[in-house]
Amino acid sequence: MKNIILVTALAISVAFSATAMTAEIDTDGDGMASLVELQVSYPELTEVVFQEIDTDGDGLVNDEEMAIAVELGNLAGPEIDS
Ligand SMILES: [Ca+2]
Ligand SMILES: [Ca+2]
Repeated sequence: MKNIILVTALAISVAFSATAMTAEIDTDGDGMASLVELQVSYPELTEVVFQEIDTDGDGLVNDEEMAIAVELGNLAGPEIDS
């Protein structure tokens, strides 16, 4: 069931991919966001959430994973739907 959400998010991420990864987050400029880099912008980000965002499990968040995370609300900021 989660796959359906991911597929939908993937499709959406195509539209978002150009803007998801910012130079502010990717401070070392390798095109990927590490946990440490993300925690600069998202201090409340936990390793558990990071691992959810890092869907391919390579330890880094790429542009696509970033877009999905934003779309799913994992990196959406202070607004939380309850
Ligand atoms: Ca980086
Ligand atoms: Ca990854």
